[in-house]
Amino acid sequence: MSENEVKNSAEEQYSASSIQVLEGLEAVRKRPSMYIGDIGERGLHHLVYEVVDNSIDEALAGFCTDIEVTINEDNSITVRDNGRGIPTGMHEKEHKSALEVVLTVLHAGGKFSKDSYKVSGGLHGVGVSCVNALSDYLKAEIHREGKVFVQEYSKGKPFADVKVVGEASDTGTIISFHPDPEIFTVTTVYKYDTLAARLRELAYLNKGIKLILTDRRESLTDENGNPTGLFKSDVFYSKEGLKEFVNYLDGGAERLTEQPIYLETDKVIPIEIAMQYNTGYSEKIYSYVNNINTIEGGTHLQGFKMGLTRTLKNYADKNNLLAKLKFDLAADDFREGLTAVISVKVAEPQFEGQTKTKLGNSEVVSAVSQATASALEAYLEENPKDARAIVEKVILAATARHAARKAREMVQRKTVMSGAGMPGKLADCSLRDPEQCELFLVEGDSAGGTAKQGRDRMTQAILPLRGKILNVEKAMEHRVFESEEIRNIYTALGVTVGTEDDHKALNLSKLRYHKVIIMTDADVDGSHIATLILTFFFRYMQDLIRNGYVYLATPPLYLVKKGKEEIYCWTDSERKAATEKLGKGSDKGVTVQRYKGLGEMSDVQLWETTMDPSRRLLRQVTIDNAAEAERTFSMLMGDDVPPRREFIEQNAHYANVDA
Ligand code: 0RA
Repeated sequence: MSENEVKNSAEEQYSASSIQVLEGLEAVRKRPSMYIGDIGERGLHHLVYEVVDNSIDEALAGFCTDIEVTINEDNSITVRDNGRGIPTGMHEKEHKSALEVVLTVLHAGGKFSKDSYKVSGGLHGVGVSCVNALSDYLKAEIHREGKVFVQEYSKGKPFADVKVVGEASDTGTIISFHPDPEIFTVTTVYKYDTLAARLRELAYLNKGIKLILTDRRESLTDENGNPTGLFKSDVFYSKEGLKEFVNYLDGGAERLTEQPIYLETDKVIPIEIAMQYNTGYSEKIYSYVNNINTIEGGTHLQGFKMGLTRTLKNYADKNNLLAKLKFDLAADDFREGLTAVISVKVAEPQFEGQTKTKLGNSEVVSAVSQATASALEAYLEENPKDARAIVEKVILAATARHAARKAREMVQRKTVMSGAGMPGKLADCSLRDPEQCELFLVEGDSAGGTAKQGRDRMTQAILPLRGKILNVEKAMEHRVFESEEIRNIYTALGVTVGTEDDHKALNLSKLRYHKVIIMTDADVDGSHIATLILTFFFRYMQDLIRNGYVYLATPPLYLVKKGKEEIYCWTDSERKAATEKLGKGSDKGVTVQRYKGLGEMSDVQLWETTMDPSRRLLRQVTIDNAAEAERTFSMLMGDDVPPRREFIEQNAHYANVDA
């Protein structure tokens, strides 16, 4: 039944709407994934974004400047803003307070304010009532009209009506909630870095709003180890918005222009764009609709690309800069080394695509393309030196693309002839069903040999990689496709690259393995190699990661032994516990072997600890926040000595995929 259906009597209306309310939130608890995506770590964090989005809307409406997110000791969350406060008066239609309507009716978030449409919004835009339904405790505290109002809930049901509990000299909304462990069965523990990445992104996307994150689980101590009464905390605030965002994304990359090219329009469709060329070779364009990262792009991205290509081409033609070019320019030549962020606000966004992150509204194409063209045109006219540098970069890209085509076609030809064309080093598995098959990418021939001995030949294939594969972050594309190790990965996986209009597009339809497992030594070198492989996947096979096909193996660090008893350990605390257990108080006769590399293990040991699906622990590689991952890869693979180990720890999630 739709919410807007007209009823005859007030009584009928009341009963009908209250039934609907109950059904609504019950439905959320029955099928939470339909509303928040999943009930894993992602969904858990999504609850916070959902609440924060309401405060962002209040800020975008011009009534709120500060939003504070606190992770409390018990992993509950408090979101506080200094907006007008959610109205607490009686809602005529629903016969309950407006606050209760917001907290119990699906999609009720912005329905009081007709003139300011809800622009922000979580991926699913379901509102705070979903958060309420999925929390075993939720408290709303409203400061408004000089009073403090409070209402508490459990699993979406109020304990009582809204009560006045005191006086207030300020205004604002404070929502605290604890995720229901009956729903979030995987984890109810919040990750500071995950929330920080999203709040940082929101600060860049909404300049002028101050977002503060505090972790009350982490007390700060002074140099003597004494508590300071302070907690781990960060403030995210951006004065210049997207201009600062592109600089952040580009990390230490060398810029081609001094300042990002920037535009902001305040027409029917508000558009904000910042772009900057660097001397690198990757295209990094991030697009957002109503603060949602549109991973699959859509009409706003299409409009941007059109405006960019048209304007640069016109400029180059007009100034006769293409004279030395012997072949045609392709659209993506204009985007090599480009970092850009496009943010649009659309009143009624149509989201399409596999993950519903592709904007479909056709009117957005021309709006963005025109805005891009006129801002870029003006910039090129005013900055002829920059304009020349950009055009030269485009010409270089076109030249390199010609060189790359041959190399890429080599990959293609080999891949198409599956079977016969497989790399000589690949020890393939005998089964052919991709769902059941795994490919281990193993560091070095010697470990590769052990893995070949230890594996399950039916389902596990081994591809040894020689030493350090190419750092694709710093290499031009044709060098990537010329690299033998990388060609072997393409061929073994059975994926192809390139279509008519997107020469980097990846075709996964012939993917031969649904688990691609990176298996390297548990040391600094091993982490480096894993990062190089991940960088390649991130830049050239991002869909492989997004589809959840990429994993990291976790070989043990220690073997603790006494007589015939052996315990493998992955952490120092496990090692201590094992030593105590086997030694029964003394460490006599207990030996601890530290594995420095995979090669130190026998084939049986490698199987038992790292490869056997029933005993191993795989970490699935995911991309929670594309912009943050982007920046991390640029930084890691740039010139600074990188904290790679930490990076991998933070970006790979333990996934009990085999259990
Ligand atoms: C509708 C109307 C008004 C405020 C809000 C919504 C509001 C919602 C949230 C959610 C989190 N923080 C919020 N702050 C405000 C106010 C209408 C008025 O005062 O006239």
